[in-house]
Amino acid sequence: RQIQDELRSLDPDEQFHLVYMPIVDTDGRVTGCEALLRWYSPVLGNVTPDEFVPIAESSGLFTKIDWWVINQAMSDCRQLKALFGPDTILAINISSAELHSKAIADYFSDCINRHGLQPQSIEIELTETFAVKFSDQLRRNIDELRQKGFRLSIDDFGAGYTSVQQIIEYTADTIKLDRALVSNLTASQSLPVLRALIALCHAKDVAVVGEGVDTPEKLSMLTAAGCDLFQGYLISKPLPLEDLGIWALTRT
Ligand code: G
Ligand code: G
Ligand code: MN
Ligand code: NA
Repeated sequence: RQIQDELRSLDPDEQFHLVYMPIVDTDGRVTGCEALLRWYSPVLGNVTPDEFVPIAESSGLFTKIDWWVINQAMSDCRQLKALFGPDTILAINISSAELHSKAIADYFSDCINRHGLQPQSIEIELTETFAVKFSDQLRRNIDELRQKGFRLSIDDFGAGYTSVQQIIEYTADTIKLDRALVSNLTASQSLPVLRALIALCHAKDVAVVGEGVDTPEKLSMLTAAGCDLFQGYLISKPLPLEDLGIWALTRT
């Protein structure tokens, strides 16, 4: 209730900010960054996205949040490219609810034009639960965004609902293996299963990102399974743009 009231009345420029998490390839080269939203409320203190995103979705406030994130992340994209090169990909999380809204594809186009970006630089991360509430509008939005050249990523893969079928159906560019799945990997004997899954993704030209890479063991397991890209605390925690520059300069 209180979260909902605060979300409704806040000025996003005052209370929201973005942090960025680098994504690296097998050589440790940064290929992209994921934008993650942080909210500091003078009334509630820090509120995590896990707390407020579901509330925003159930109260119709997700558009206010997503639109601010999309515009702000794109306005930061030039600096990300200056740090990591012109091919750096900016990954943006989108509420599954947002993908049902009619205006979203045009909004993405407006924002890249405003900030002088190419759609190929932008990867839209959809959490896997998105297809649970399937609609024609959602299908049209995904098709339209892909036709425009935006990249598509299926986030939190393995956490619940996603099936291999969805990778094929949505012709995603990327899937992101859920953090919990990556954690289980080191504890179980599931490496052959993961290797087969990754091989299937590669056959479909889908790149695989391992999330939650916070130990060297996880990195080597994922590498052994054929994973293409890596994200996690071992590489870097999510950082404000200013700190990302320092990280880029000081990493060994
Ligand atoms: O960054 P953190 O681990 O607190 O994120 C928790 C969850 O909130 C993640 O699943 C992530 O996808 C989601 N999230 C983080 N930032 C954003 C955002 O900018 N927009 C949306 N819609 N979800 C976000
Ligand atoms: O669901 P999504 O992938 O969007 O969530 C990203 C969130 O996961 C970020 O908020 C980030 O803080 C968290 N995260 C990413 N990597 C790690 C990690 O290595 N360890 C832990 N504990 N959390 C991580
Ligand atoms: Mn994500
Ligand atoms: Na997510």
